[in-house]
Amino acid sequence: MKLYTNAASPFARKCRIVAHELKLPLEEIRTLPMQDPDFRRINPLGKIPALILDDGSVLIDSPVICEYLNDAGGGKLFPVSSVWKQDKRRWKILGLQALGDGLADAAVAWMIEGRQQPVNETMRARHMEAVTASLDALARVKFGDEVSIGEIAVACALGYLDFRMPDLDWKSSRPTLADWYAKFCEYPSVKATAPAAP
Ligand SMILES: N[C@@H](CCC(=O)N[C@@H](CS)C(=O)NCC(=O)O)C(=O)O
Repeated sequence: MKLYTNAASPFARKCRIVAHELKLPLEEIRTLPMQDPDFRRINPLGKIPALILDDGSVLIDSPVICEYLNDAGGGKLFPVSSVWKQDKRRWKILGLQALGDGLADAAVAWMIEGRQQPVNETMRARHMEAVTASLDALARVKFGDEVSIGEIAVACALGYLDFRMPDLDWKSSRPTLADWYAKFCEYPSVKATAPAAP
């Protein structure tokens, strides 16, 4: 399997962490989607991550790719749903993934808007509002020692904030979230995928 990725993307990082956790071999192809017009032949949306399966088919969108990797690796990072067996944490886990991904979306949009000429300050402020409100919502979540796609998505979003918004002091007013995140960062899969310049 080949993953189109880059070292800064919080969404690609989710897939890299899942593959690492499940010891799935993944060939990484680094790309800058905004500067690579050919990439649209892989993902018409022009976004990373995109996963090429061994039969040549393509999966896009990190929740889909992560769930595929979880199935391929026999993992337990996604909640089970079947007629016989319901995982009661299902909505909490999927909801956390949505909030983590949404936080990363807002942070990416804030950063990209900051590179425009001229900057649309109204839009940028709106993205920042989504960032701070999502952080406040996450600060109200009770995190334990669980590792699911929910916690992975949240950690990737927080890692992206630290990487791209180093001046945003989100930790001092949210110490419980910050403590949980610091512990989560100790997992080898999280350490091995720390964001870097793409
Ligand atoms: N919902 C998508 C979001 C992916 C995404 O926004 N990727 C960014 C990089 S972090 C991207 O490729 N942006 C390029 C573009 O929007 O043209 C996912 O979860 O995979």
